[in-house]
Amino acid sequence: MSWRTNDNIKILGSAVSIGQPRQGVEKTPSVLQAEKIENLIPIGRVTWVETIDQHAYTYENPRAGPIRNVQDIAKYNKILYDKILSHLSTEDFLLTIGGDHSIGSATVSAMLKATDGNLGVIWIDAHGDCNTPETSPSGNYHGMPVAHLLGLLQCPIEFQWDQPILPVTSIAMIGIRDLDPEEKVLMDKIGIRYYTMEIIHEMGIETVITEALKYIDPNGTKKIHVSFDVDGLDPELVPGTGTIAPNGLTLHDYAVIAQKVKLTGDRFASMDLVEINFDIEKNVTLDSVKEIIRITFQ
Ligand SMILES: [Mn+2]
Repeated sequence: MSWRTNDNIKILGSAVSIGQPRQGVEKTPSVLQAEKIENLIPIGRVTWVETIDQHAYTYENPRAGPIRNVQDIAKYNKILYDKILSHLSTEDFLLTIGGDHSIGSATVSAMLKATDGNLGVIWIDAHGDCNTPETSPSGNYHGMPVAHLLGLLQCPIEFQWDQPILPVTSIAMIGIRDLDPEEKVLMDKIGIRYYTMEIIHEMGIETVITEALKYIDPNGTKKIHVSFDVDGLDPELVPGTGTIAPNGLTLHDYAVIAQKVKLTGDRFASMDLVEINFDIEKNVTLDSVKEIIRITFQ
């Protein structure tokens, strides 16, 4: 029987641009809903459960504090976290469509809560998303969600909701090729597992994802969450994203990743698809996004 044939596939829109400077990324859930991407999913019972809009905000430039727009982000992520927990049942698969990657701290926290911490995370990204306010050159929170999940932020009071901490051994990052200097020092110091494009070319993607899954889930008992920042793919495939880094993953690389993750069966529980900005480029990017959906659910 194919993967999750009889389960609910729930799609949640997270219409957010607040974690980074470029407008447009918040429109992606409505574009993909109009494109009826649910028709690309041949399994399960697929429903768009809701799209959660951000409140009106003004991008803080220059930044008013160590994290730009921290109050608005904290408020939104708390709402998203609560909504995920209210929509999710054990047997469901949750696909959250962003929005920028600031939502990653809320989606992973909600999944940690829902699984009592029994969660492994595959983070596909060109970037480390491991900056703290001290290491971040920009102060944009979409570069910080992993640091936040690992408990590395001296958390501003705004974020103090019931947020579980992700053990550093429960996450592996794939596609990495653009780290800020101090961010890299921090990542190496805490020993977070990340696979650069260079390592991927050396080891081969199949070995990388096999090793990554074994690392985050040594006994094969955890639920698996994939947080997919489309800038992890090569910019020729996804020109419509805000922070471009050359020489990225191919769609075939992603197909190998997805195939291995799906071998975990219904333990593959949830996925984020973020940083898609059709205002920057639509045609090529939309084709690739549709292919990502097909690859994930076929
Ligand atoms: Mn990211």
